[in-house]
Amino acid sequence: MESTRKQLIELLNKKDGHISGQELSNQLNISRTAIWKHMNELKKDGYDIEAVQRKGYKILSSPDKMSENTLQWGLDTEWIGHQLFHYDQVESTQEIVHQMAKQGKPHGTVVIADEQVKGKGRMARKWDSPKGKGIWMSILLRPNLPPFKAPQLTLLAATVLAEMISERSALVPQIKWPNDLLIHHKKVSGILTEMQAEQDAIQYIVVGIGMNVNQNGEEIPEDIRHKASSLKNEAGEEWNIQETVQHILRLFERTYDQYESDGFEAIKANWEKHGYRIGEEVTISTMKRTWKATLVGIEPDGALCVRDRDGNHEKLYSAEIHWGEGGYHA
Ligand code: BTX
Repeated sequence: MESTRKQLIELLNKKDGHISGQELSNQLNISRTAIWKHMNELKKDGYDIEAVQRKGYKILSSPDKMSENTLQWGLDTEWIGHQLFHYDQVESTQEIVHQMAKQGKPHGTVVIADEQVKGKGRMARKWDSPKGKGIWMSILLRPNLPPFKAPQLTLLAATVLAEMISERSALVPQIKWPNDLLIHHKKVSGILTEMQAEQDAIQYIVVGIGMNVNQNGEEIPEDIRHKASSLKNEAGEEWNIQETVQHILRLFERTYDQYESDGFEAIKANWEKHGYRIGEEVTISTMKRTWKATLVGIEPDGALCVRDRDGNHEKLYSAEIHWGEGGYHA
């Protein structure tokens, strides 16, 4: 975003009441005519700006259409989304963040798109990302962590999404290991974490978040309709995508900061609180055998801990889980 404009929005946002043209002009070191021109541009972008004589300007509301301005307006974060890039259409936000990471963009950089034409899931699966219907966003992180702890950031992201949904609605989100977000047994969100690392240090991580927000039932592709849904479809009403994105970013920052200072315990507890079928018995298959076990919880390395009928505990890194009624295999 053009920086004067960004600063202008930040200033308008800081003040509860109006801010005078003179004050804006002093702070930004540009003429009052220039301020007036910027205001007109913001109005063209769909901002509702009130101008009151002798008091100054105030933003009453930001436009519905997502843009860098509107996403950053009111985003009172310390480090996440200060560099934020919005695109109408991309192949995949993941790829853009990888490029930005290589160019040296900072921790907390966010890329978001209205539509992805090559949205990707784990293991080269496809991620359906229709225009204007969901959150297709990638976050660049530069954590000071050993690579083996990287899976904790995926678990962290899942808890953030679950918390956001709980705070904004009466829906009860559940996290299905490793990282699907379910509502009423159907997937509304997926997380793709990709890491660039050397042997003992992470260079950077890209956390990709895909969240179905406003698709109607028939807008979900037919082949996944039995197992996928959207927030609107489950809550019965339209969601404001920008506010939802801002909510995710604020919570992400807060949770990440807590994780940095206090470690993984709180994430683990929160994940397990939302964990799908935790404490229940499911059937598990690996290449070697099939057995029944109770899901106990997650481990610091992202493994799923299970207990068989003889009381033996085991850590699973990859396995096929038969989730039972309503569930499905990843
Ligand atoms: P995943 O491998 O767990 O899930 C992919 C599987 O989920 C697909 O094979 C399909 O069965 C199903 N699926 C595809 N699209 C959807 C959808 N919209 N809703 C529900 N189920 C679906 C999950 O991978 C990780 C997804 C991350 C997506 C984000 S979006 C921003 C970023 N950019 C990008 O290209 N990927 C990430």
